[in-house]
Amino acid sequence: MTLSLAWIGLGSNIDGPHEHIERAFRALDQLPLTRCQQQSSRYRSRPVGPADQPDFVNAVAQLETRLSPLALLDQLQALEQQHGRVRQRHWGPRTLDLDLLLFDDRQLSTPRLTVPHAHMHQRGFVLIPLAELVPDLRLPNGKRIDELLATLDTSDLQRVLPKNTLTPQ
Ligand code: A4P
Ligand code: MG
Repeated sequence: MTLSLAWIGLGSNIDGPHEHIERAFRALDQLPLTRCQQQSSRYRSRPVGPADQPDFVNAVAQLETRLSPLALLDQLQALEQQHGRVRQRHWGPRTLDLDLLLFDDRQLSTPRLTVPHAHMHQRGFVLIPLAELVPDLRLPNGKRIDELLATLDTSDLQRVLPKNTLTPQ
Protein backbone atom coordinates (compact mmCIF):
# COMPACT_ATOMS: atom_id res chain seq x y z
CA MET A 1 0.00 0.00 0.00
CA THR A 2 1.29 3.44 -0.87
CA LEU A 3 1.57 6.24 1.63
CA SER A 4 -1.22 8.81 1.33
CA LEU A 5 -2.25 12.05 2.98
CA ALA A 6 -5.83 12.31 4.26
CA TRP A 7 -7.64 15.17 5.96
CA ILE A 8 -10.38 14.47 8.50
CA GLY A 9 -13.03 16.91 9.75
CA LEU A 10 -13.90 16.44 13.42
CA GLY A 11 -17.13 17.77 14.95
CA SER A 12 -18.93 17.38 18.26
CA ASN A 13 -21.73 19.26 19.98
CA ILE A 14 -23.02 17.17 22.90
CA ASP A 15 -21.76 15.37 26.02
CA GLY A 16 -18.53 17.36 26.47
CA PRO A 17 -17.53 18.30 22.90
CA HIS A 18 -13.95 19.35 23.78
CA GLU A 19 -13.17 16.02 25.41
CA HIS A 20 -14.60 14.10 22.44
CA ILE A 21 -12.40 16.09 20.05
CA GLU A 22 -9.23 15.64 22.13
CA ARG A 23 -9.84 11.89 22.49
CA ALA A 24 -10.54 11.62 18.76
CA PHE A 25 -7.21 13.27 17.86
CA ARG A 26 -5.38 10.75 20.07
CA ALA A 27 -7.34 7.85 18.58
CA LEU A 28 -6.65 8.99 15.00
CA ASP A 29 -2.92 8.88 15.75
CA GLN A 30 -3.33 5.27 16.91
CA LEU A 31 -5.23 3.89 13.92
CA PRO A 32 -3.46 1.03 12.14
CA LEU A 33 -0.93 2.08 9.47
CA THR A 34 -1.71 5.72 10.27
CA ARG A 35 -0.15 8.70 12.00
CA CYS A 36 -1.67 12.08 12.78
CA GLN A 37 0.81 14.63 11.40
CA GLN A 38 -0.99 17.86 12.24
CA GLN A 39 -3.90 19.08 14.35
CA SER A 40 -5.66 22.35 13.58
CA SER A 41 -6.89 24.75 16.21
CA ARG A 42 -10.26 23.97 17.71
CA TYR A 43 -13.14 26.25 16.68
CA ARG A 44 -16.54 26.93 18.15
CA SER A 45 -19.15 27.22 15.37
CA ARG A 46 -22.90 27.78 15.06
CA PRO A 47 -24.78 24.69 13.88
CA VAL A 48 -25.33 24.45 10.15
CA GLY A 49 -28.72 22.83 9.59
CA PRO A 50 -31.20 22.61 12.48
CA ALA A 51 -30.50 25.63 14.73
CA ASP A 52 -32.11 24.20 17.90
CA GLN A 53 -28.95 22.38 18.98
CA PRO A 54 -25.76 23.41 20.82
CA ASP A 55 -22.79 25.05 19.12
CA PHE A 56 -20.19 22.67 17.66
CA VAL A 57 -16.51 22.26 18.34
CA ASN A 58 -14.79 21.64 14.99
CA ALA A 59 -11.22 20.88 13.94
CA VAL A 60 -9.25 19.15 11.15
CA ALA A 61 -6.57 16.45 11.34
CA GLN A 62 -3.92 15.69 8.72
CA LEU A 63 -3.15 11.97 8.55
CA GLU A 64 -0.41 10.04 6.84
CA THR A 65 -1.82 6.58 6.13
CA ARG A 66 -1.29 3.34 4.27
CA LEU A 67 -4.98 2.46 4.55
CA SER A 68 -7.22 2.64 1.49
CA PRO A 69 -9.97 5.30 1.54
CA LEU A 70 -12.67 2.71 2.36
CA ALA A 71 -10.57 1.06 5.06
CA LEU A 72 -10.00 4.50 6.59
CA LEU A 73 -13.77 5.19 6.47
CA ASP A 74 -14.36 1.88 8.31
CA GLN A 75 -11.93 3.01 11.02
CA LEU A 76 -13.56 6.45 11.30
CA GLN A 77 -17.03 4.93 11.65
CA ALA A 78 -15.79 2.48 14.30
CA LEU A 79 -14.36 5.46 16.25
CA GLU A 80 -17.69 7.31 15.98
CA GLN A 81 -19.39 4.23 17.45
CA GLN A 82 -16.86 4.08 20.30
CA HIS A 83 -17.84 7.65 21.14
CA GLY A 84 -21.45 6.58 21.53
CA ARG A 85 -22.64 8.13 18.30
CA VAL A 86 -26.36 7.55 17.78
CA ARG A 87 -27.63 8.44 14.30
CA GLN A 88 -30.97 10.14 14.74
CA ARG A 89 -31.80 13.37 12.99
CA HIS A 90 -30.04 14.35 9.73
CA TRP A 91 -27.53 17.09 10.62
CA GLY A 92 -28.68 16.76 14.23
CA PRO A 93 -26.56 16.75 17.42
CA ARG A 94 -23.71 14.26 17.67
CA THR A 95 -21.04 13.20 20.15
CA LEU A 96 -18.50 12.75 17.35
CA ASP A 97 -18.63 13.16 13.59
CA LEU A 98 -15.56 12.20 11.56
CA ASP A 99 -15.73 13.15 7.89
CA LEU A 100 -13.13 12.10 5.35
CA LEU A 101 -12.59 15.45 3.62
CA LEU A 102 -9.74 14.75 1.19
CA PHE A 103 -7.60 11.75 0.28
CA ASP A 104 -4.51 12.84 -1.66
CA ASP A 105 -5.93 14.60 -4.71
CA ARG A 106 -8.36 11.79 -5.48
CA GLN A 107 -12.02 12.08 -6.45
CA LEU A 108 -14.13 9.11 -5.36
CA SER A 109 -17.80 8.44 -5.79
CA THR A 110 -19.10 5.18 -4.35
CA PRO A 111 -22.32 4.40 -2.45
CA ARG A 112 -20.47 4.65 0.88
CA LEU A 113 -17.92 7.33 0.17
CA THR A 114 -17.76 10.62 -1.69
CA VAL A 115 -14.37 12.40 -1.71
CA PRO A 116 -13.90 15.33 -1.50
CA HIS A 117 -16.63 15.46 1.17
CA ALA A 118 -19.79 16.74 -0.53
CA HIS A 119 -20.35 19.85 1.62
CA MET A 120 -16.82 20.90 2.49
CA HIS A 121 -16.63 23.66 -0.14
CA GLN A 122 -19.39 25.67 1.58
CA ARG A 123 -18.33 25.17 5.21
CA GLY A 124 -16.18 27.65 7.08
CA PHE A 125 -15.84 25.24 10.02
CA VAL A 126 -14.04 22.86 7.61
CA LEU A 127 -12.12 25.27 5.36
CA ILE A 128 -10.71 27.58 8.07
CA PRO A 129 -9.00 24.81 10.07
CA LEU A 130 -7.94 23.05 6.84
CA ALA A 131 -6.35 26.27 5.53
CA GLU A 132 -4.34 26.51 8.77
CA LEU A 133 -2.73 23.16 7.94
CA VAL A 134 -2.37 23.63 4.15
CA PRO A 135 -2.64 27.33 3.26
CA ASP A 136 -1.89 26.81 -0.45
CA LEU A 137 -4.25 23.85 -0.86
CA ARG A 138 -5.94 23.31 -4.21
CA LEU A 139 -8.95 20.96 -4.25
CA PRO A 140 -9.13 18.23 -6.91
CA ASN A 141 -11.58 20.45 -8.88
CA GLY A 142 -8.81 23.07 -9.19
CA LYS A 143 -10.31 25.59 -6.74
CA ARG A 144 -7.93 27.18 -4.25
CA ILE A 145 -8.93 27.10 -0.60
CA ASP A 146 -8.46 30.86 -0.15
CA GLU A 147 -10.75 31.51 -3.15
CA LEU A 148 -13.46 29.34 -1.60
CA LEU A 149 -13.06 31.04 1.78
CA ALA A 150 -13.39 34.49 0.22
CA THR A 151 -16.98 33.63 -0.76
CA LEU A 152 -18.05 32.54 2.75
CA ASP A 153 -19.23 34.36 5.85
CA THR A 154 -17.13 32.83 8.64
CA SER A 155 -17.88 35.46 11.29
CA ASP A 156 -19.54 32.87 13.59
CA LEU A 157 -16.29 30.92 13.97
CA GLN A 158 -14.32 31.44 17.14
CA ARG A 159 -10.88 29.91 17.67
CA VAL A 160 -10.77 28.28 21.10
CA LEU A 161 -7.44 26.43 21.31
CA PRO A 162 -4.16 26.97 19.46
CA LYS A 163 -2.88 24.84 16.63
CA ASN A 164 -0.69 21.98 17.75
CA THR A 165 1.81 20.43 15.35
CA LEU A 166 2.92 17.00 16.47
CA THR A 167 6.60 16.21 16.46
CA PRO A 168 7.61 13.16 14.37
CA GLN A 169 7.93 9.89 16.33
N1 A4P B 1 -20.16 9.22 3.47
C1 A4P B 1 -20.00 9.52 2.15
N2 A4P B 1 -18.89 10.22 1.96
C2 A4P B 1 -18.30 10.39 3.18
C3 A4P B 1 -17.12 11.05 3.60
N3 A4P B 1 -16.31 11.70 2.73
N4 A4P B 1 -16.83 11.03 4.94
C4 A4P B 1 -21.30 8.45 3.97
C5 A4P B 1 -17.64 10.41 5.83
N5 A4P B 1 -18.79 9.75 5.46
C6 A4P B 1 -19.12 9.76 4.15
O1 A4P B 1 -22.85 10.08 7.27
C7 A4P B 1 -23.76 9.45 6.42
C8 A4P B 1 -23.02 8.57 5.43
O2 A4P B 1 -22.17 9.36 4.63
C9 A4P B 1 -22.09 7.55 6.04
O3 A4P B 1 -22.74 6.33 6.26
C10 A4P B 1 -20.95 7.40 5.00
O4 A4P B 1 -20.96 6.13 4.37
P1 A4P B 1 -23.21 10.24 8.77
O5 A4P B 1 -21.97 10.77 9.46
O6 A4P B 1 -23.83 9.02 9.26
O7 A4P B 1 -24.40 11.29 8.74
P2 A4P B 1 -24.40 12.82 8.97
O8 A4P B 1 -23.05 13.26 9.43
O9 A4P B 1 -25.60 13.19 9.78
O10 A4P B 1 -24.68 13.33 7.52
P3 A4P B 1 -23.75 14.17 6.66
O11 A4P B 1 -24.54 14.59 5.45
O12 A4P B 1 -22.43 13.48 6.45
O13 A4P B 1 -23.58 15.40 7.56
P4 A4P B 1 -22.27 16.18 7.70
O14 A4P B 1 -21.93 16.72 6.35
O15 A4P B 1 -21.27 15.40 8.43
O16 A4P B 1 -22.78 17.39 8.55
N6 A4P B 1 -22.61 22.45 11.95
C11 A4P B 1 -21.44 22.81 12.50
N7 A4P B 1 -21.25 24.07 12.92
N8 A4P B 1 -20.41 21.90 12.65
C12 A4P B 1 -20.54 20.60 12.22
O17 A4P B 1 -19.59 19.81 12.37
N9 A4P B 1 -21.94 18.94 11.12
C13 A4P B 1 -23.08 18.59 10.50
C14 A4P B 1 -23.16 17.24 9.89
C15 A4P B 1 -24.19 19.55 10.36
N10 A4P B 1 -23.95 20.84 10.92
C16 A4P B 1 -22.79 21.17 11.49
C17 A4P B 1 -21.77 20.19 11.60
MG1 MG C 1 -20.73 12.80 8.85
